[in-house]
Order: sequence, then structure tokens, then C-alpha cells
Amino acid sequence: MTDQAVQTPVSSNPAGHPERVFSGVQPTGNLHLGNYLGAIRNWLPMQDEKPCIFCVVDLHAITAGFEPDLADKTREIAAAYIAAGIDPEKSIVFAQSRVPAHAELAWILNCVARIGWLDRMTQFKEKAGKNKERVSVGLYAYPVLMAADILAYRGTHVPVGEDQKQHLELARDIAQKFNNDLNVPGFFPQPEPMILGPTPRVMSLRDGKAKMSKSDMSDLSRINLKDSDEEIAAKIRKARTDPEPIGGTLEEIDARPEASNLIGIYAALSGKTKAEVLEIYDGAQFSTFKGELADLTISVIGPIRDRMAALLTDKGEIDRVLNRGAERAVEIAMPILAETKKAAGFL
Ligand code: AQP
Repeated sequence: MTDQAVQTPVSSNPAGHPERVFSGVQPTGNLHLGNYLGAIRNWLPMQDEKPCIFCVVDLHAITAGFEPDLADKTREIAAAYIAAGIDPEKSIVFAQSRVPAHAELAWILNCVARIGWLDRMTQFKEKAGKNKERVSVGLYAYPVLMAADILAYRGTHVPVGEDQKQHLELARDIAQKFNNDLNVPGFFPQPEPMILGPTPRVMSLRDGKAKMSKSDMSDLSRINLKDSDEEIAAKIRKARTDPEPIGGTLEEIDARPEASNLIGIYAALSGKTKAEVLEIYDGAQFSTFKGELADLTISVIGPIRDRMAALLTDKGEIDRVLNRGAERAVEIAMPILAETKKAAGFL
């Protein structure tokens, strides 16, 4: 960042604010294996270590256009969290739009973030493509809302997939610039990105150089958490690979993007390292490997999908969980917002 104000090196939490985990998923499209392996699964052990807040970031879901069935998609993500093992008694689970502090803090932080910083965000460039003039202001300002999501709770640890690293760096810069500009050292901690596991970026099954994504036009590019066993097996069978058998060193396999992606997925789902998977399948044809990867994927995703479906038969109960979560979130966020407004000089 070029601004002088953010050059000073500081500890990420000099004021010693209590540790707090914050993360979220937007309710757009279908949740996929990338969301699970890159984010949700890594949240589970954190519940026993620190207070955790897991948000369904529905305000982010409208940046590329209003979502039909937004409320149902929000419930689906909440059900996925719970089905994957998030305990809503322990962790706070809620919808972002139910806590006004996110949007209000985002406005204040919009006045802290610099246009030059946002201009560098690669996700915006990818999503806007050649249509920069026609996409919403919301899509452009999305990373500032993300900073507000975290800082509204003084979040200290943010477990995300690798694609969100740049946005987290921006959130750190915004926090520090607010603290510096208003001369309130340590007011906001600088949230630490936690990018974990052997697959911090799960790639598309159709193109090993593109991220697995909800918005990919091809459903064959991703394993959705809602896919049937047959769909999972068929997508893995059709996944692109190169003609060579599995083998070579880790560096050699990493130079083969599709092969590396499938081995990484196997490693993440089995709890092994990529090197261990390479050793087990050294010399194997992809046809054999894919059959075993499909069985493994079904054994992990199948039970989550079934629990999700069961939870979604009682929308009222999901709404009760989200309402209770929102009440708990408001209790934390509103005093921090009040302090922020005071620091910023509002009446
Ligand atoms: N392919 C991925 N590999 C690893 N982690 C991933 N995440 C997303 N895709 C992958 C992580 O999932 C969390 C929630 O992301 P999100 O859905 O809120 O936004 P996103 O990163 O923009 O995900 P998508 O699937 O690509 O959505 P669309 O297509 O709607 O933009 C984050 O922690 C993210 O890193």
C-alpha cells in the first residue's frame, strides 16, 4: 500500500483484544467442495479453541445482482454449517443482513479505504472482466464490507481459502489506517488470515488453472455439497486429467495442474499429505485413482448432504438458530460500533 499512514509496522493486536474467530460464506449458488475444504472444514476445530462467529454473508450475495430465493439460500448455508459440524450453541451462526452494524461500519470504512487499494483487488478485476463500467458499486466495495464484517467483532483470526488472502490484507490495512488516522492505537486489531490444509485453493474439475467456484457456468467443474452419490462419481470420472499415470515428485505433479488438484483433494479428504497420496498411487492410472477418489468424496460429502437435507425440512428451526445467532452477534457488534462512532467524532 502506498499511503504513508499504513507503513508503520505494528503488532497485529497491541491492545490485547480478546481472540475471536470470524468467517463466512455468501449464499450465492451451490456450496461446493472448495468452500468446504478451503473454509468450513477448517472452522470445526477452532470452536474448541476460541470464541467463533460464522456468518452467512447475505449482503455480499447481492453485489452481482439480486438473488432469487435469497432467504432460502441463506438457510441452506446455515444448514450446511451445522451439517458439517458447526455447533450453533458454541459458535454464533447468523445472517449478516440481520446485524445492521456491518453495513454501518462499512460506510465508515469506505471513507478510510483508498480507491487505489481497491483498484488492486484481483477478484474484482476477474469478476468485472471487461464490464467494469457496468458492474455495481457494491461489487467494487465488497472488500470493505468484508473488512467491516470482521472488524465489527474485532475479529482476530479469519480462516478463509487462499482466494481471500488479498481481501484480508486489505482489511488489515483498513484497520491500521483507521487506528492511525484517528490516533486510536490498537482500536481495531489487524485480523490474521488463517489459510489451512493441503487444498487452500481447490481448482475446477474442468480446468486445473481456474478456481472451483459457485459462479462457474459448468456444473461439471465443481462437486456441490448437494450432489447425489451418482453425480459426485460422474463428475470425478469426467474430471480433466493428462494422459500420464500418477507419479514423480511433488514438484513434478504440481506442474500438472489437473493431476495436482485431484491428488490435493484426495489428501484433504483422507487427512494425508499430498506426498503420501503420491506414494500410495505411484504408477497408478487415473481411471483407478478416480474410482477411489469418488468413493472417498462420497464417504465425506454424502453424510453432510443428508444431514443438510434433514435440517432443511424444518425451516422454522433454522430461522430460530439464525435469530438467536443474530441476537448474540448484535450484543458484541453494537458496542464496538458505538465506540467506533465515538472515535470518529460523531455526536
Ligand atoms: N475453490 C476454492 N478453494 C478453496 N477455498 C475456497 N473458497 C471459495 N472457493 C474456494 C472459500 O470459501 C469461503 C467462502 O467463499 P464465498 O462463497 O463467500 O466466496 P468466493 O470465494 O467468491 O467463492 P466462490 O465459490 O468463488 O463464489 P462465487 O462464484 O459466488 O464468487 C471463503 O473462505 C473462500 O476463500
